[in-house]
Formats: sequence, C-alpha cells, structure tokens
Amino acid sequence: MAAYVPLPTSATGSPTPPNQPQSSQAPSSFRTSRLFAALHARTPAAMHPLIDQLERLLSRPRIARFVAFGAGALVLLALLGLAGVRFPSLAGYSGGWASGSAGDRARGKWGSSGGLHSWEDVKGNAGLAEPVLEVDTRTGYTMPPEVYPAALNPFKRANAAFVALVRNSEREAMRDSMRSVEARFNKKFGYPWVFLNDEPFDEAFKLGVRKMTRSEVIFAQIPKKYWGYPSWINQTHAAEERQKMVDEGVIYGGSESYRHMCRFNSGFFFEQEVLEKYKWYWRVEPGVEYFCDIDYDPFLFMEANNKVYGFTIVLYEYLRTVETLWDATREFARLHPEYIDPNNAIHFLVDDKNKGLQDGDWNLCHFWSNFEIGSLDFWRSKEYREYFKFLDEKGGFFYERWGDAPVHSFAAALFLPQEKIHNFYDISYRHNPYQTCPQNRKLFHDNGKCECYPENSFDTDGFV
Ligand SMILES: Nc1nc2c(ncn2[C@@H]2O[C@H](COP(=O)(O)OP(=O)(O)O)[C@@H](O)[C@H]2O)c(=O)[nH]1
Ligand SMILES: [Mg+2]
Repeated sequence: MAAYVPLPTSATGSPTPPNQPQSSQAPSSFRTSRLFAALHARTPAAMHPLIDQLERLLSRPRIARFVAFGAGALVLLALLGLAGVRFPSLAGYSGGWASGSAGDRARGKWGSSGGLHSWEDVKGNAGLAEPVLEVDTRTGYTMPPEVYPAALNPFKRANAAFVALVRNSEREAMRDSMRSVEARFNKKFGYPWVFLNDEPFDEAFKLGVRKMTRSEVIFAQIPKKYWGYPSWINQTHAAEERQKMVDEGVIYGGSESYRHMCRFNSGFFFEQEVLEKYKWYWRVEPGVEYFCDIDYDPFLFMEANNKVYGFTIVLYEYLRTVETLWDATREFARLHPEYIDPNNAIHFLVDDKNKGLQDGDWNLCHFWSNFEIGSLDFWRSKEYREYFKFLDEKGGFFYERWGDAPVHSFAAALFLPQEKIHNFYDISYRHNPYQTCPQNRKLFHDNGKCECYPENSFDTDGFV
C-alpha cells in the first residue's frame, strides 16, 4: 500500500514517490508517479490497488508511448473543433454540411439521400447553429427564432406566380388547394398567388385566401373584352348548339360561362396586366390536391432544362365537344407550316406511326390543363397568338365547346420540340376524379415524401 505523499509544488525538489520503478524513462515516470500520488491522495483506499496496477502498466515504455499518442490525438481533435473545423457526422446521414453539392448543403441533415433522419441526429445537434434568442417585448418570454422555410431558402427564385381563375363561390375549395400547395411546396419557396375572376372578388374571398399563405396575393378582375361574345359569333346559333348538347347530356353542354372560361384560358389569361411581369406560371384550380413534398423548385427546373410546358395527367378528350378542332388545327398548320417544329410530338396526338398531322386521326390525347407549369412567353408568342385567333374566328369555343386543354395540347405538341415538354411524374396531383402517384417506392414512399398509393395512380389505373 502506498503511503501518503504530499503534492509537490514544483518538479524540482519534490520527494520521490514510493513504488516508483527506476528506469531509463525517469523523467516521464517521474511525471506519471506524481499523477498517481495525487490520485492516491484523492481516492478512497479501496481503489488504491487498482491505481497501483495502472501505474505499473504505464511505466512500461511501449504502453506509455501508446497512451501518450492517443491523448495527443484527442487534444488535437478538440483544438480543431474549437477552431470551427466541421467533420461529417458519424450519425448516419450522408451529405454533411462541410462537404457535398450546394443542394446537399442546403438540405443539411434532413436531406440525406439515404433517408436516415433519426432523432439521434437531433440529440447530437452536430453542425447546427446556436439559436439567436430574443426577448419578446410583448410577452417578456425569451424566444427561440421562428423557422419559416421560405425565408431560410437561400436559392434564387424564378420570375413566377401561381395563377388561379376562380369564382367567389369557390372560396373554400380554393383554400383547400392553397393549403395543399403551401404545405407541399410553397411554404419553402414563397411564390406569389394571382387570382383572376370575371367578377369582382368579394371581401370574404380575399380574406379567406390571404389567410392561406404568407406570400404576396394579387387579385384582378378580367376586363369585359376577354369574357364575352366576340362580334362574329352568331349567338342564336350558339344557343341552338348548346341546347343540342344539353339534350345529349354533354357535361357543361348548356353552360355559357364554361365556354367563356375555356376561351379565356385558351387565349387571354397570359395577357392579363397582373401577369405581365411574370415569365412562368403554375395553374391551380379550386379543389385540387398534392400528395408529395415538392422539395425542389419546378420553375428553376423548367429554366435549367430548357422546358416550356409541364403536365402531370394526360387523358382522352370528349369528342362531342371538339368535333372540328382537329381539322381546324390541320388547316392552320397548312397555312403556317413554318410554325410546326420538325421535332414535334405528333405521335402523342396520332397513334399510327406511319401517319402525321395531315393524314392521321387524333387519338383524343391531351394534357389535362387544370395543372400546368409553363412559360407565359410561349402563349405570348406570335405562333400561338395567331393559332388562337384562327381558332377563335372559327367559333368553336361557342358552337362546340372547345376546351383550353386540347387547344394548349395541340400548340405544345406541334409548335415545340418534344423535349421541351415535361411530365412532372414526381408531382403527385389530384383533380377529381383522377390523380397520379409516383411509382418508385424507395424514392417517394419509403422515406415519408408522399402520401398516396402507387397502385392508385391514373398512370396505372388507366382510363375508364
Ligand atoms: N371566375 C370564374 N372562374 C370560372 C368560371 N367557370 C369556371 N371557372 C374556373 O375555371 C376553372 C375550370 O372550371 P371547373 O369548373 O373546375 O371546370 P372542370 O375542371 O373542367 O370541371 C376553375 O379554376 C374554375 O374556378 C366562371 O364563370 N368564372
Ligand atoms: Mg376543375
């Protein structure tokens, strides 16, 4: 049992502790023996044999060197940490903040491609900043910072807006759409909302939709010239044709306002003064729903990939409503063959691979235009304006019930090279009665990104 030895006040002149093996390592042994003497002094007697054992071990030169090296490495790591050098976390997420792409850094610890977002990460708080606490002068509480994702999103935004043509009576359905869009996407990006209406928006509508977003909200009434019968339309004939459709049970067959709406969406929405400053739009209708988180900016995607028109759902048109639209389009193409892109998407419209626009039958396929992400400049182009004017003069918006969906689809499929049209397969979208849901479980479902069933997707269900 080692006897009590008082702690030396300096290295020189201090007594030699007992049990100190005399070896060539005298200086370091001497330092360790002082340490062990101190340990003896501060620990209960029951622990002393253990301490002695440790001391004997450390007195062996190889073990001493090993321990010294380990301790040195630990001190170095601690110093680097203090200097602000960050190491990738060992907690299991990939793409630490100190390395990887800009996207990896922006996604931070939540954006791991491996999908390991464990609470352990949070407990570890690796790489996270100390919150700036501020006293709320109203309540007196010290508040952690508010986290509004759009304000933290460091990336540039596109010149874009949501556009919704909507009636006052659709307020609640519009609010539902906004809730979904905001939660899945816009909370992180903060794009403005533009609401259009042929009538003045009432206060309840304005208040109701403003409550659904922190983004800018703009309301505009559509001037009368965009929502009414043009001079060349024979309204008696139009009424007779509507009546026929009513008798045949055609959906919206008797509706005048539906026809004004389709004509407006075909030819005029992109001309509205409130939209002049924007380059991109995302169309949102009341009552639609999104089921997947949209974590990237689709507008920037469109820009980066040179896209012009984006869709989610393709379906067949109701032939009775568009009986002469295909022929009118062919006639326009004969007048302006220079507007038809050589690499167009004609085989989206014509099944027979040996036939083209002039000799092929339209398969009735069209992009369902209640969802669109697109370039406003495409609709503002000379080709499209002339095409719309040509169609408008035919009168089919009123004598039949031409929809903006087939009109937009023909223009996109014929005037654009097909690679400028994009299927947003990753944007899970519902407009009654159809919806899409991405199929890849690993990318979209096993990681909490989507809330839909891949088997309940229009792509796989087919059209009935
Ligand atoms: N302001 C206004 N919006 C309309 C009118 N009719 C339809 N809409 C809007 O136009 C879009 C398409 O109409 P909707 O009734 O959804 O047609 P569906 O999707 O073809 O069944 C929706 O955004 C409607 O809110 C109208 O008379 N006035
Ligand atoms: Mg609709």
